[in-house]
Amino acid sequence: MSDTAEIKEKKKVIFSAIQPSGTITLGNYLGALRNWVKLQDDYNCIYAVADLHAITVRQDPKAFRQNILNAYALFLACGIDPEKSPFFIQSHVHTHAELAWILNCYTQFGELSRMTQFKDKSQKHADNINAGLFTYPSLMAADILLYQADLVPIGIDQKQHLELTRNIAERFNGIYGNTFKIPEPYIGKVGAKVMSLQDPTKKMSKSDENVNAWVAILDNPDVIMKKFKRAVTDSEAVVRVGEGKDGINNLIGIMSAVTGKTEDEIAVEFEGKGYGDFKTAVGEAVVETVRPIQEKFNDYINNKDYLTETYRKSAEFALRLSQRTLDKAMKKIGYVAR
Ligand code: ATP
Ligand code: LTN
Repeated sequence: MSDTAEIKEKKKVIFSAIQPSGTITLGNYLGALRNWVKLQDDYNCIYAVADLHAITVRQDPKAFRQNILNAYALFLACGIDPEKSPFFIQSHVHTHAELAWILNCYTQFGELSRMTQFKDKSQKHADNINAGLFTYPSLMAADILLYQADLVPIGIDQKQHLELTRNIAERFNGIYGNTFKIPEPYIGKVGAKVMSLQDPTKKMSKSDENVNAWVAILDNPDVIMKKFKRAVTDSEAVVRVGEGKDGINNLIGIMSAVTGKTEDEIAVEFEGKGYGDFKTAVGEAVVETVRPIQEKFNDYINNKDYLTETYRKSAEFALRLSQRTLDKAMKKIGYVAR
């Protein structure tokens, strides 16, 4: 893998990461992960489990360690191929924390105060509004800028953080000359926003306290079926996309994302059928989508040696690549070379 970057030099660079802050949901899969897998052949992709970001909210040590490994194994199971796309654990690559500190000094208090994720999370965790939660976006900027990424696949909710990353990079380049590539967001068309099954006006979120609001990729088939059967709909009882039909719109969106059928094809298929039948069909389609992933996950999570070897190799690669950018930035600031 050491020569990956050189061999594929002409392809654009993609970087993305996901927090191991709980169990990975269908929203994360359709909105983020599945796109990561698809992009691997056409781009130089680098991916990470953002475990440094995750401690901005309190984590139970034992569960946290397991969540990091589970996220890692699950991503491999979904089709991330570390031979093509280095895939590492963020805390294993020290350049991220170092550049984050530096970028903190080029990020304004006012900019960070405007981040909606900060506002949401500080409301949710009112007893722990720590400085890390506030400066979270500078660490995310470091993640991206270290690899000179051209594109960053994210869900719509992360767009504001990416805009801030661009502003930080432009500011730094403005002061010191060209140092960082200015990245663009890459937002997939299908599954960009999967909504909660219990309140379809809100996005499906793994930290939602109502477990029926989300479906985890690792939920067993019975649980998935139950959650879909309980999904909130409307009283019209017609399977088609429409205004005021947030629940059905969401289910049609999910059905379309997992089967590849269009919304119209789905409406025709379920014409004259009730919501009960439709919910069962969506549940079954989701179960079939996650079944092979779950099987592979079980293989990976039980193969600790392979996991360790893989994340170590990727971290070594990521360190070498990111060190170049960090050294360049530090030199420009005026630091004495090591
Ligand atoms: P949390 O509840 O802890 O905020 P989350 O489930 O919202 O977590 P993140 O870890 O913030 O997920 O996001 C991981 C990736 O998944 C991001 O790229 C995000 O845009 C995407 N994503 C998260 N939720 C959804 C969703 N409901 N639909 C589509 N994409 C999503
Ligand atoms: N903040 C993102 C996770 C994340 C990320 C990144 C995404 C951390 N670092 C770098 C893209 C690029 C989230 O909460 N989804």
